[in-house]
Amino acid sequence: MRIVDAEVVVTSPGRNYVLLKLTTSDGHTGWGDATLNGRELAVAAYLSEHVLPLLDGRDASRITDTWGFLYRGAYWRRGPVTMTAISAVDQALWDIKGKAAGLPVYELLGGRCRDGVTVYGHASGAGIEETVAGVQDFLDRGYRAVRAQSRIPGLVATYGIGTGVSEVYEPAVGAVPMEEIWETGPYLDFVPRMMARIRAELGYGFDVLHDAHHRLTPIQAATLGRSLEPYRLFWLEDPTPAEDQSAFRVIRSHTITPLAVGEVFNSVWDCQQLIGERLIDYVRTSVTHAGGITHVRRIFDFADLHGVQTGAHGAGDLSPVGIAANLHVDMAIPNFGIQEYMGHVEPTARVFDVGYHYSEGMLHVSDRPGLGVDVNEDAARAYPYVPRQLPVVRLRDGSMHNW
Ligand code: KDG
Ligand code: MG
Repeated sequence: MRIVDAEVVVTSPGRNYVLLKLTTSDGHTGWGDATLNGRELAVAAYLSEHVLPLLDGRDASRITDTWGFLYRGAYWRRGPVTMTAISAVDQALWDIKGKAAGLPVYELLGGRCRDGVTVYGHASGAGIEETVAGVQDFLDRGYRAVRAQSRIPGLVATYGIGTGVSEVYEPAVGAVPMEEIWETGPYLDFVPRMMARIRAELGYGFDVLHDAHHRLTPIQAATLGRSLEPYRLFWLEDPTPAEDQSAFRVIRSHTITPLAVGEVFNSVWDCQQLIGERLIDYVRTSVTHAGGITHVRRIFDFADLHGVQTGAHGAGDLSPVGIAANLHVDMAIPNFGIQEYMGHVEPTARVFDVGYHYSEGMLHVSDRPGLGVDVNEDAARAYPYVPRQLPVVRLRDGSMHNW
């Protein structure tokens, strides 16, 4: 089973996705997600210029060997562009292996550990009342875990806010990044009040999550975590910039609010200290950005050895192929915690034939062989790439901060 064709497909049905299609000598095709939000074309070029010429004629069944060939062979290791490109090849090869075996990928990973994948949805609002209504809306639709974000009074823009109750939050904007102003004081005052209202009005019979999106210092994060303890969050996500791993010693020593980190990580080395020292409760690496199924499985195994559970990134900037790849891993690992699920904007369904489905707070993978997502290439061509940038953030005095 040799690789005889490899193609990069860039499509923008509402937002940009980069996909890799591999074809084998015996007629199997495999799809991989190579989408890196805001830097899509860098991965497309890395694949086209540096990876695809190496794949011609390779044995498609040798997934781990191909992973090592691309990782070690580049000499320049890690980094989001490299690891997203390797991931796309890895996903496509797992898709092919499943199709060749006539089995869904989770069967090849050891089989089901659970009936379905528990997901959390994204509720947001223009203020506390609207956010409470948004959480209620998700509960009404069967979700048992909801992320709550709200606009902060006094700030023009706040991370994670959709345009209305239960609207999908889509942060990418135009060709030039939108600039937002951030103030930590009002945020630290507001979030505990929002969580107090959510628990007072909706009770404790579901899990609530919150994403601080890298905005705080370690001691501010510790303060927030402590002030949220009465509301028993499932997790507080990315309280500080995630690359400073020892910062989490400070946060951890002050609060028992569970911590989730890792959507921006692309290898196990990014979270070695966080996991090894048990400084976090959930690791958020995704198949798409952290080297594919082959590497994410190793991160999640390492996490399991240290009592850390998983909570893979699943924002709408991951294509349905990447979401499916995460779901197959989620199904097959012992230390699954939760899976993020934002869904996708409507035109996405015209390009992707998605095998998984949502029901009663869970996503269910299909039993189609492989990853279970097909791509309509004619439809993909009808949505050409649109330049989009994530916003950037400044403090009131004009200095740069973290978005
Ligand atoms: O591309 C960036 C988004 O995926 C990210 O901002 C979303 O933080 C995010 C989340 O938790 O989904
Ligand atoms: Mg996040």
